[in-house]
Amino acid sequence: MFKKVLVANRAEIAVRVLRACGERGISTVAVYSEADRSALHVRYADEAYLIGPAPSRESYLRIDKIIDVARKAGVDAIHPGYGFLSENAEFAAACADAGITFIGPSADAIEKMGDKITARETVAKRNVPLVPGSAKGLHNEELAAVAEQIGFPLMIKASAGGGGKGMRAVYKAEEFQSSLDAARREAASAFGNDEVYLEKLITNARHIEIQVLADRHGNTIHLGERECSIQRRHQKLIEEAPSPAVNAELREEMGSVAVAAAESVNYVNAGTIEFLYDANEHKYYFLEMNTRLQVEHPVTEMVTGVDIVKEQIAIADGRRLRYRQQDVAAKGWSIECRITTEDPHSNFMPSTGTVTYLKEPTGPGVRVESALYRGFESSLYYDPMVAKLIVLGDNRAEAILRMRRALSEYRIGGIKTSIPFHQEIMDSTEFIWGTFDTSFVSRRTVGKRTNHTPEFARVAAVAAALIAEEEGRQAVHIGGNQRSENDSTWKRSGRMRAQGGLW
Ligand code: MV4
Repeated sequence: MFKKVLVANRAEIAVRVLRACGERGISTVAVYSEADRSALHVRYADEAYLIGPAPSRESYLRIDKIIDVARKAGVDAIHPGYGFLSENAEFAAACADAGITFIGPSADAIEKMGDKITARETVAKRNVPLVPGSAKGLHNEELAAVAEQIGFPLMIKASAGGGGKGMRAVYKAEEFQSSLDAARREAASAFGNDEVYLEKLITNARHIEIQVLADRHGNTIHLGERECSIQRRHQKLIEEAPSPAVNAELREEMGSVAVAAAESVNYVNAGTIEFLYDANEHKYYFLEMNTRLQVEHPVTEMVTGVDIVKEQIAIADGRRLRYRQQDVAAKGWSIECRITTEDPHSNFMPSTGTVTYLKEPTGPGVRVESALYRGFESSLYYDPMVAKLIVLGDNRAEAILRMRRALSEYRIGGIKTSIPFHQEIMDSTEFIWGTFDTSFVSRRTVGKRTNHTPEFARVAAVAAALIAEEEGRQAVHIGGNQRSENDSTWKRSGRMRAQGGLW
């Protein structure tokens, strides 16, 4: 097993990975920027090295400096966390060249999945369903012809993009040419690559992703789905596992499709296959594969009991997966709220300042992954996500009530955070019903709800939990979740019962 691992990241994910190393008896090396001198990950590691000024380009993205530290400190492996260099094929290759194990997939798999058109064409060979779209290597006239075939509305996406970057919707044929030019220009300046592709626009769909694990011995398994539809401007805000829209049959189908997608690039390590799911048509479509550990991995860990980061380390060390597909079961329901230093009452404006008071929630079924401490300075150099609050309940209703409880215990003084937003969502009937899709956040204005009072939602949530308790927790799965307009909240709450159990 590795003796020493470098974590090429910062904040909560660096701490998460350092903890996994510690539990495996591996000594740890942190790297940090000038802005992170007193950061938690620096204090948590056995050794820490300054790698440059605050801007990521000059520190956390410097492959040369990080490899240099890794060599000097004599590490066996590097864990990249998420973001920064985690999906950088050049970095994975630089680790290999330096004789250091990259705790992640091969440079080849990163490259294939990083080019979204190549990813589509590669997974299609394994019969993974794609959104109807265009092939690789088409010029403008050919794309215009494909656009006519697909019809409008459609999406133009940057092949080097991902996660919503470099995407634009086109609603009318007349707008196609100018949108295509604009999309190419944007892609060229953002990614240094102006290649784009087309996809039919899928509306009112849910964003559902499947976690996979693959070892070097040809074993690939999935750990079920995460529901990620609660997003704002392509930043996820709340994730849960399982999804209220997925039943056992659909889970098994999407799971084996995800495994096939991973196998199509001989994937090794932890990865995630993103899908759009149209609940009305009962259809799902591959979007892209994320070749890294994801922010929301804890909700899967909570329901499956699999420590994904420890598995990543074991896989990178050449071990066999400790689980076969039939060994993986999920129990209960997990929800994650991303705590960001943004003010939800001012259109999520970034809030800078110093944390003057901090009390993080604890208690049954509560997990906090946090970079916060008293004295923490919120700066504009890095991502505003500073902590994640994760809960586990017996069923969805209990998870919601537990999240409400944990959010009410969370006290962060000195800066504004997204906590009030999360409290409103946990109070919203649409969230409690589980009927939302990716349009949910854009349809809401924080602090201006008119459809019901928080008290009403509180009572509805409590009623749902009581009904679930009374009627017992069978392995019931409610698929589809279509709601007729004249349904009352109360009937709906009653039907929410026992969305949980084993699968
Ligand atoms: C789409 C889509 C609809 N149709 N593609 C966003 C993240 C990236 N991985 C892909 N995304 C989407 N791709 C087609 N053909 C919808 C999304 C999408 C989305 C779009 C607008 C607003 C919120 C969204 C949330 C999740 C996914």
